[in-house]
Amino acid sequence: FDDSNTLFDRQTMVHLFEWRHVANECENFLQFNGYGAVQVSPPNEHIMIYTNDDVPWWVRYQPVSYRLNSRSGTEAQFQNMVDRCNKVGVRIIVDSVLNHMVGVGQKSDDPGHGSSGTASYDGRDGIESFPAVPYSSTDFHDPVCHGDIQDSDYQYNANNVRNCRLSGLLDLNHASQHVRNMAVAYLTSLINAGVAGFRLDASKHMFPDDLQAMLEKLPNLRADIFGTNQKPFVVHEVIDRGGEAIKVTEYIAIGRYTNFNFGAAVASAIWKQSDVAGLSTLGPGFGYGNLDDHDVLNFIDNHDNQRDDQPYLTYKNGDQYRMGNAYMLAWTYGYIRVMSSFAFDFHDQGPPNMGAPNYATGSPTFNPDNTCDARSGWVCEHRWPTIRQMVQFRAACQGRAATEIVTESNRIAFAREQNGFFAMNNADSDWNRQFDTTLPAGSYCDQYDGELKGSMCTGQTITIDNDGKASVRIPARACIAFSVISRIGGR
Ligand code: LM2
Ligand code: CA
Repeated sequence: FDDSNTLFDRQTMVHLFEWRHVANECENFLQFNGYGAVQVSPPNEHIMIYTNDDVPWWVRYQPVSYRLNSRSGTEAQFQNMVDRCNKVGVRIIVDSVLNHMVGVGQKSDDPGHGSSGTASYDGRDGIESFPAVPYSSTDFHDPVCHGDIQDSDYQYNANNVRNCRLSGLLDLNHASQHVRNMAVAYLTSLINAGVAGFRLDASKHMFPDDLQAMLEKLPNLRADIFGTNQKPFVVHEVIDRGGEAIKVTEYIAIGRYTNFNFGAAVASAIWKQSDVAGLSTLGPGFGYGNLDDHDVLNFIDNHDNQRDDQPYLTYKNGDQYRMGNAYMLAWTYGYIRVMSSFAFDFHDQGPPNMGAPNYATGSPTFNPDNTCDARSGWVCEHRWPTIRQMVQFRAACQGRAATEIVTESNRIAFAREQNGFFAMNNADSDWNRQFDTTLPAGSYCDQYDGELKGSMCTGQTITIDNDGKASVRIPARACIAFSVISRIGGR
């Protein structure tokens, strides 16, 4: 389950967190900017909770049924998105919540509750009834563990982490054949709709054996879209920064894992807790938890840790965030996921809904320069000029090794073997140096702070001589990037 199923030169996905089911983004933007896939928020029915004239984003992580009907849209809208995105070579990866249903005690059997609820349910302790799946109380882990995972379990008790409730969420027992069948039926319906794969939520909280048994039951992807004998892309949400009872190595036989060690290393370097020169070895064997290329999904931040207080990088950091993403996209390690957020001031804040009925999620509006209009509430990091240029840079350099690596204190530079060149200067003064770029002679436009539009470069121009050498100035706390696609006058 480790094939990316994306086109060769589009090995980057974007998490359009909480977006509606929109094909427009695939058609109008993603296909032209090197993006190969979209991770969509859980498309199935979920609870609705109303607080202070808002519905928190995390209702999506409390399923009430597997009907494709959510705050992001209806089943018909989901299908329309999958069809139209596939048509322009952009794949859909579904965030799939299998570990649990709703939080215990949140009783509601009011079917008219909000736009996403057609299914009745009762999540009270011991009742645990979800007739639209169907699940009943015997499908949950209560006989094995009737309570929450404790903090100490993460270090000492792997069974509890998998059998007990994750912050009160009713925990499904995947040893049960019936529960497996329901999960397999759900994922199969998504495959039949034409999706390319899954981000499995809370995989740490499910036994790898159970997951394997379910994944092996899945059909191949649709041959009319993906060709014959293609397996779904599977990435397991497993947070393993070391020192825990459950390790990412338990999951690599059944897919990739979300490599939280990657973004942490990049953030630490950008914040100068370590040296960006050290990023020259960020890959298999770098510190704890960085396994092989085909094992990892790498990212700078995700929808959870962008809300934490840790010194991560998020859109709120502006330039540092651009640097972190630029390095990730220029570097060779792993399959990449770019985060795309809505702006938030507090942890639970729901997505912009522009006054739509039933708190249905709204959509961004766009500026003439193709970024999102901040007034619509969406950040759209994936459309930031630097990030969209660097995704194209990555696409242009796909399959090319990092060579000619140069490091100085707080500085790193490397070529992508005849296709591209990247340098990051995290020091406080300009970096002036001659580099071997490996690129053909010519004038190139900087893709980090500029953009080549026709034959006009909106940023710094770099001249490469016949030996592939160039004298480059990288401003303090900035990067520079150029590639065969930013050669002025064509490649
Ligand atoms: C994940 N990955 O493994 C998701 O990335 C993460 O966003 C989910 O938590 C988590 N696992 C469960 O799917 C989020 C959010 C929590 C929220 C849950 C469930 O971070 O805050 O918990 O979704 O919606 C909420 C309340 C919490 C309450 C719980 C159950 O915040 O206080 O616990 O519901 O009622 C009593
Ligand atoms: Ca579990």
